[in-house]
Amino acid sequence: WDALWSMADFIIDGDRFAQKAIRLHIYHLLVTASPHNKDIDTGLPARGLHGEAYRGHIFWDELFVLPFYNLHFPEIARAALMYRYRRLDAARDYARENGFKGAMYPWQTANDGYEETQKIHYNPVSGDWDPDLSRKQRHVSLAIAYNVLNYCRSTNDREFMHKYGAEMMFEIARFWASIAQKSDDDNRYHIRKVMGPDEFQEKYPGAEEGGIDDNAYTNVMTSWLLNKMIHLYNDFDNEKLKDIQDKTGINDQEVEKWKDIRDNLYIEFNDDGIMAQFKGYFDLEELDWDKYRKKYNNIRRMDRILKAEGDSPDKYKVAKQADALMLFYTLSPEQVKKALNQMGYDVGDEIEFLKKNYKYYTKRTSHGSTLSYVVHAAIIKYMKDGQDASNVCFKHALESDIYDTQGGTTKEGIHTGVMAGTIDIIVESFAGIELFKDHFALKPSFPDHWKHAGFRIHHMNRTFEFAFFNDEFKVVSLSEYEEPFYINYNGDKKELKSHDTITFQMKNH
Ligand code: IFM
Repeated sequence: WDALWSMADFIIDGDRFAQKAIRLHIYHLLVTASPHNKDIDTGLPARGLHGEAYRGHIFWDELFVLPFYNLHFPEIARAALMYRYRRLDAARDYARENGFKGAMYPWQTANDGYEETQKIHYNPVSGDWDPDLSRKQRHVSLAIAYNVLNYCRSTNDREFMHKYGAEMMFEIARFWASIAQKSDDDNRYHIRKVMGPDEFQEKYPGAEEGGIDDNAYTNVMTSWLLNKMIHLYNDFDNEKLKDIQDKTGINDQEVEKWKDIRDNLYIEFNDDGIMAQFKGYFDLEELDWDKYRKKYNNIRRMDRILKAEGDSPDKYKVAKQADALMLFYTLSPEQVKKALNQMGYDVGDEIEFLKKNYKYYTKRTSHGSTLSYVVHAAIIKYMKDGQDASNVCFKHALESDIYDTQGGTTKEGIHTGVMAGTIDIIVESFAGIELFKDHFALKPSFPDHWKHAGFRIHHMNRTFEFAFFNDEFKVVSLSEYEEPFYINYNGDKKELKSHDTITFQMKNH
């Protein structure tokens, strides 16, 4: 435990609750997966190993969990990705069974890599078993490709990329290229009958079949992924190119076709420039939020309330969790704008674009998933004067399991996504650390009442220690290395030599 804590601990002075909750989160993450299980064929279960919720299944929550492991125990992140690699053939089968090419990972998976998602779901408000269409969340495959790229960016593990990662990503890209269909009506590609991260919107109102069309998160991430894969393919040296062609049968013509899809995926916008969560979203009815707030104590699970009243969440602009806004969690506002430009949409200033989408969707979100506050807390960092709102969302996220804010779910199992997500907010949003191959860029902005924050991270096989105070921060290098490494604070770039310390004075913490 000493060895684990020395790498994983976060010290927070000035916020006793945050200190306690973050340590609780680290503890549960390490019980779920630590260097002791790096050789065991297991994924990262959404509910840890503390109860039987979701039957131990693995979902897309790895997207929220793996950053903790990338930065503290990269061998665990690798092991979780290897769990996915060993199930690549099952994902290929799943794609084929559904009429697609490439690899389509199941929404929920366990031992053999096949779909485990339940078909009915218990509603404790009504006592009924309702149909559950959540397996339509195909975006889990995007999360896996995204996780591979992030792991490799943080560790420079070229062996993993070469032997396993590239094959998974090319097969996933191929799946998206096959599900995207070009329409003669608008000459654009459409991804139909899927669900986005918002699990309330399972289908169009009154529809028999599950899924909605052109989920903005899915379409933008698909265009982003295809772009990455086109570049990766073109940058491969001959040996790697041959290897990936032998493994997947991919060729120049197929990758050329991906360019057309990347550039022409469809997104619906309204007149105010808000991205539609999916095609037709703006036709849905507005929910009378006040009515439900008055009537029910807790409206986070609006889906269950509406269904119990004989109504349906499909009819309303009501989201369980960040959906269109998820884009700003996985990508920076600049990357979102760039991806949309590539698809032929000009969204103007990226921060204004984020702000108006944030304002629009946050009002229509009930935060029925603990992941929702993580996303909201993390993305507010991009908005000037957003710190207070971010602190509120961060606090809600911290409270999720320690206070069991969903009213009974924690005893069935903790939520690894929110646990790791809150830790990541400290690193990426509060400390504002951006990782590059040869440097860190920092934009620290901690809650005012925090007097000190300290933690360690691994990056590119090196270990660094950070200590933030109100008016200065220090970075200590704890590893032996020769290639120069820099710390960039507000354009002031200093070299951090092996086993050395640099201190920066901060203007506003
Ligand atoms: O993956 C999540 C989903 O986003 C929200 N419902 C619970 C799932 C498992 O944690």
